Amino acid sequence: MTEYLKDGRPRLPPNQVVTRKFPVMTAGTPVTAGKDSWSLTLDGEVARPLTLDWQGLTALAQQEFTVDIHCVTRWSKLDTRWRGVSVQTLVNLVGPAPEAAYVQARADGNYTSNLRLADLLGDKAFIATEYDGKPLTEDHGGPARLVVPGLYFWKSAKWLRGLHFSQFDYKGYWEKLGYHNYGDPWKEQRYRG
Ligand SMILES: Nc1nc2c(c(=O)[nH]1)N[C@H]1C(S)=C(S)[C@@H](COP(=O)(O)O)O[C@H]1N2
Ligand SMILES: [Mo]
Repeated sequence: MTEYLKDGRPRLPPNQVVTRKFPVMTAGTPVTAGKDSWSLTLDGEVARPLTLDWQGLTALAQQEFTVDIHCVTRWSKLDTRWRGVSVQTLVNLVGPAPEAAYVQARADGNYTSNLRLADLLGDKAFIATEYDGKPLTEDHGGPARLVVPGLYFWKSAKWLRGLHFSQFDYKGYWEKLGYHNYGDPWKEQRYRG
């Protein structure tokens, strides 16, 4: 039976298939930092640039998130459980300039993704440090990754090391290679052109 969301949309975006596994999707070889050498830099057009180490991140308010995720390769995973820090919490700390409408997520291994700041606000995105009640494993982006459930999962940078706020929309790793700039699964924005 088809499940529906509260707003009447079917639960699954078009042409997605539910998986119960958790596939690992990594371009190239991940370069991961252990918790001791990890840090997260929030910079660009912000009032108060900030670099947090592991202790700094985990000292912030932690929240639980249960969300559906949708990969452009057509798998979706429902009710994934995460714990971490809402991007809104970080935004409140750094104070982006009014013209800084975009955020570039920066990860170890030169992976980047581009996002609209508006899509990260109000607990719509978070920095996850736990998955399903356990510390986030390295293959899924541990010690910390971005999760933006409203967009295809390539936007959710694993091994996250920075959020760069800007008036400019710098294309990310996959976006430069032809993935859609925005990536709305409900509109099937998979690839450009
Ligand atoms: N740093 C980094 N983040 C990344 C990727 C990557 O290759 N490197 N792959 C992206 C893609 S295409 C997807 S579908 C998801 C996969 O996350 P998972 O391996 O936890 O399923 O991570 C995204 N984040
Ligand atoms: Mo993906």
